Formats: sequence, C-alpha cells, structure tokens
Amino acid sequence: MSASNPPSAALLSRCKELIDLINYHNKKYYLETPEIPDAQYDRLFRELQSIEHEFPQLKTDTSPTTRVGATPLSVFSSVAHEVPMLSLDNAFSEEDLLAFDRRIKERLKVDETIEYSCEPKFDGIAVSVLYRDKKLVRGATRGDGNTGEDITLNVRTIGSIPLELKGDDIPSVLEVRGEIIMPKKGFDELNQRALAKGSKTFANPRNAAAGSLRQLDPKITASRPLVMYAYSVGYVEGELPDTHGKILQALSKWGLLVSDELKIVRGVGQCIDYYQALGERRLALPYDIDGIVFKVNRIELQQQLGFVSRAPRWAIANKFPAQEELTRVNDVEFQVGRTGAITPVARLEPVFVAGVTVSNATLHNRDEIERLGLKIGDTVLVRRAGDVIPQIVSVVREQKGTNIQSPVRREIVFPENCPVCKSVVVTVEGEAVARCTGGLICEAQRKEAIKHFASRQAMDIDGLGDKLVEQFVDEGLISEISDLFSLDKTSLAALERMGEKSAENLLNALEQAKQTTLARFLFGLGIREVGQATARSLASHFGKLEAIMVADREVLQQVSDVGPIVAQRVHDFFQQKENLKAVAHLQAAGVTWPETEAKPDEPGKLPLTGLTYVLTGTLETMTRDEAKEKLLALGAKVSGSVSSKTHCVVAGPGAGSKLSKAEALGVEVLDEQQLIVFLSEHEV
Ligand code: D41
Repeated sequence: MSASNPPSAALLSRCKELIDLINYHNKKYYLETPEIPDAQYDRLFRELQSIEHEFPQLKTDTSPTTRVGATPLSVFSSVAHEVPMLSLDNAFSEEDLLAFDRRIKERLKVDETIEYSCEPKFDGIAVSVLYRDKKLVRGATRGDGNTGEDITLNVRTIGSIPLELKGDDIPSVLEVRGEIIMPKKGFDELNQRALAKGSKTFANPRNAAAGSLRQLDPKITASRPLVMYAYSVGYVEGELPDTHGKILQALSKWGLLVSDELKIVRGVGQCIDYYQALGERRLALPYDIDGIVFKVNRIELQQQLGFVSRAPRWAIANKFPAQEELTRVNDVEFQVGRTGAITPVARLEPVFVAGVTVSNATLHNRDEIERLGLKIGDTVLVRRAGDVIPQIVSVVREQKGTNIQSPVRREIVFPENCPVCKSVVVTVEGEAVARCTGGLICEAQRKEAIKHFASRQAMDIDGLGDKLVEQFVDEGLISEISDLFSLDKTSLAALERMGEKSAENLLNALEQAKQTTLARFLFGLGIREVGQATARSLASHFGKLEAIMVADREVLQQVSDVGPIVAQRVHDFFQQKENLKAVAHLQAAGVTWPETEAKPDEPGKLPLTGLTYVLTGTLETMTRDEAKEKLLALGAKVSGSVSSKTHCVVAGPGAGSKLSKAEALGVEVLDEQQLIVFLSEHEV
C-alpha cells in the first residue's frame, strides 16, 4: 500500500466511525462510567492512528489522536508544566524491544551494551509534585502534558508524599514526577464499604485513584488509600546524580516512595528477562501494574537521544496482556462447597485476560448477581486482578463499537434443590449465602470436606490434591474422610494415571500424616467458622480433643477469639452423630497427636499477644510457615499485609513492596538473623 493511493470509501467510513467511537468512549471514561476495557479503547485508538499515519490527508485538527492525555476539568485551576510531561512510546512485542535497543545504538553510534533501568509501569494517575527549599508547594496532574490541574490540596493528604524533604544535597527546586495509585487491598476495602452503604463502586483501582484525586473536598481524598510512586524528575534547580537509578535512589533517601522493583540491567536481553519475571509476579503484587518501563540509565545518553514528537527516544513501555476484557456469559451453573454453600459460577465465552484464557468466573452469591443485574447472554467486563479467580466487574449494556452480539437474555434462576444431591437449599435470614442442607449425604460436600482435610494447612497429605480426591470419590474408593486411611496399594495402582510408585508414595504420605497436631486435626475437620487461628486457640486452650468435644458454649467462649457464633458452631458440630463417628473412625485409623497441657487463655500472658507480624521475602534457615508457627506460639498475630497496625516486619532476601511499605510507615524491620536471636530469647 502506498499513501499515493486515495483511501477507499470503506476506509473513510471506518475512520469516521473510529473518531465517533473514540470520542464517545473518551467521554464515558471521564464520567467514570467506562463501557469498554482500556485494552479495547487502545485498539480503537491505534487503529485510527495507523489509518492517519498511512493517509495523512485524513488527519484533522480535531481528531482524538491529536489530544494527548486528559482534558483538564475546569473546577481545578490549571498549571502549566515548566518542563512538558512527555508520554511513553509502547512496545508490544520482544521484536519492538529489540528494535528500540537497536535504534538507540544507531543514534548514539555505539555498539556497546546499553545500561537500562527497568521499573513497573504503575497503572495510576501521572502527577507532578513540586518542592521549593524542600517544602511541597504544588501538586498537579499531568493533563495533556503541557497543562494539568492544580491538585495541591488533595496531594497534601497523601501520606507517601512528604510535605518536607529530609536529607542533604536536595536541589532548591525539585519537581518530582510519579504515579498516584490505589493499592488493590485498599481498593477492595473501599468498594466493600461503598457496597455496604449502597453507593457506587469503582470499576478498578485506577478509576478509584482518579476519582479520589478529583475530589473538591480534600477530606474525601484523605480518606482514600492513595500512594505515590516517584518515577522521574521534571524542572530542577540544582544538581542531581548522573543516572536515572541514582536519581530515584536519591528521591527515596529524601523521603519519596520509589518502587522497590527498580532494577538496573545491562543490555536488552536482561530487559526481556525482567519483563518475564515481573510479569509472572504481577498478580501477586499489592498494586496494579500494566507493564514495564525501560529507560536508558545514563542521563548523559538520555540527553543525547532527546525526544520525538512527545515521547523520549530513551524510554519505552512494554505493556502486559490486558487485565480486563469483554466477553459473554454463556451460562450460569451452581457449585456446592464444603459447607454446602451454593456458589453461582458464570461459564464464559473463553477470553484471553492477563495472559491466560478465562472461561469461568465466580459470582459469589445471589446479591452479587443482583448488584450486577446479570442475565445469561449478557456481555460482561471480566477482570483478573489480585486473586487468580477472575471477576465479573460489570455488565456492558450498550455495546457501541464492540463486535459481541448479545443473544436473547435469560434470567438466572437460583436452584431450590442442591444440583448434586437434590436436598433442599435454604438461605438463612440475614445471610447472603444459600446452602445445601444435605450435609455429608451430599457428594459435593463430602468431596470438599476430604479435600480440605488433606490440604496443606490441615493434615498436609503430600501428593493428595483436589483432582485425586475427586477421582477417589467418583470411582467409589472412598466416601468419607477416614476411608483415606484404608486405601490399599492394589486399588490405587489400578487407577488411571497412577503408577505403583505414586501409589506407594501416597500411602507413605498418608501414614506420615497420621502423626499430626490437635490444631491441624481440628482445622481439618472443617467446622464452620473454625479457621487455622481459631483451631490453634482451641487446641492450646483445651489441650485435648475430648475436652473440646464436651465443652458447652460458655466454656468455649472463654477461648480468646471465640465468640457466641463460633462457640455455637463448634458445639453443634460435636452434637452431630455423623461427626462423632467420623472423629472416632479417624482415631481408630491411627490419627494421633501429642496431648498438650491445657493453657487457658489469660490475655496478655504470651510475650507477643496483641502484636501483629508480617513475614516477607525468603528465609534461609526455616520456611515462612515455620517462622509463622513460632510467632503464633508466642501469641503474635501473623498477617499478610503491612499497615500502620503492623508491629514488625520480618524481611528476607527478595522482600518487595511489603518491606518498602514498612519502611515508609516506620514499622520495625527484622532480618532472619535478628528473628532467630529474638525467638531464641523467647525459647521457641
Ligand atoms: O509507572 C509509570 N506509569 C511510569 C510512567 C513510569 N514508571 N515511568 C515513566 N516515565 C516517563 C518518562 C520516561 C517520560 C519520564 C512514566 C511516564 N513517563 C508517563 N506516565 C504517563 C505518561 C508518561
């Protein structure tokens, strides 16, 4: 194709259509009611860009492609950036990255390995914060790159943005650029609160961050869990180090938050490795990132390279596969969990999201279906975020510009009988969950009970995964938990995909698992509301199972963390004949644990009672689980995330954001050696 051929009529009309679509979705986006995923918007945008590139005569002054970034909203006064905030070029493949590296070497007329800084591309709002004589004097959004909005009052409420920089060699004027984000956990909590109040929820953390920054009342912004990560500098009066990496280090030293994933590498090959490694950990990070940014590390080289149109030649963003996509709900089925809870699961038209093909999404419960207003046949926005289970974010009513046709929509009917055992399904007043009343008659509940019993946190039966349990039950080898211990080698080895060796291994693992602890056994029984922590409290309070089995509700409530509901559940569990039989069978099969002395709770007695610990990174002399057990034994709580309530973080090598958050919050940090000394002082 050459630009000398006039564009066809079809292309002309597609161009017009794209302009309409992009303008439409732009507006929806700024009204915070996006209808299509960002990735889809990007595709439309790139399609228009490429048409305009090929046929420049089609490009008009008012094309949405001439508009870079956001249009400032009039309520905030505008700020002219002293140094424009550039945009980032995109790479979509490894080839694009290699070409980026080649272009750089060609421009610099060198053939030596280039040093790059690699950093996460935060999916938030780009901002500028200006410091004069170390004091924060202004905060602004990026806007269109030249003009942004003055959000100083809102920025001042964000804890990770110091009001005054601390340290030496700070330039007298320092404009820091970064991205304001809302961590996933804070986002979930914010939405939970909104749900509870019946107010509007945000579609994703990025929208929530944008909405929170655009508040006219800074008190609202202050109540939102926002964080800023610094990624570069703008206007500066004074001296800064000579590499990007050292500049960010300096910013961090002066009190700003900088990604702890930042890494300086040599050569584009290591950039690709970094992309893959962080890509694999992406969903486990506490915040959303949508790709990696690579930057030439030496400032001198950056200056030689300069920029074209609005993007530096020395930086490129390599995006990850989209986390949100549109697809259709083909059907809704109902799964039965361990406690009989009936969970609706959406069967989706398979769609590629965040690197994997997704064909199911949980719908949680009836309320969720109502909240979404979902019907079978609807087009939905699917998202994979922190957890691996994909979520349905919203139902897309208008499908302007998407190719998904909605067939006839069908109402989702909640079953009155269990789909597995046909027992009656009940919903208790005030509970969101519907439950099958079949108990252990229900094969689904039995399977889940056995899976739970075998799981790592319970009896830890090595090699006995969910699939195998299903197979055992389906083939009639077992029907209750204790049957596990009468499995024999011949019938095991006869199973499909199970050789003699694996059969032997499994039998050994079962034999080993018989020596357990009371806490694991209790947890493994799967009593409702009895999680690992409660099981531990019960075990240490009573010391032996028989005491728990005969305890009445008042006695049970003397255990710390056991309230009336848990006490009721434990009591009910041991009132039921089948459960007593199951316990007896397990003990008869040889499941035992050391009896311990009863340690009735006296709050404040253990050295770490009331203190919360967080473990992060890898430990060398023990596993994280072992460290956790030891801390728990001293009365500590062990949590998965750092907050201002955290007392101490134990950080091993590879510790990431939890460590930096701890440092940002001024939480005490111990390394493994210090932990060992500490534990030995308390004789664990
Ligand atoms: O995390 C980011 N979103 C990020 C954005 C980052 N880590 N680095 C960035 N670097 C730049 C340059 C190279 C222009 C200083 C950026 C952005 N720009 C950026 N953010 C929004 C538009 C451009």
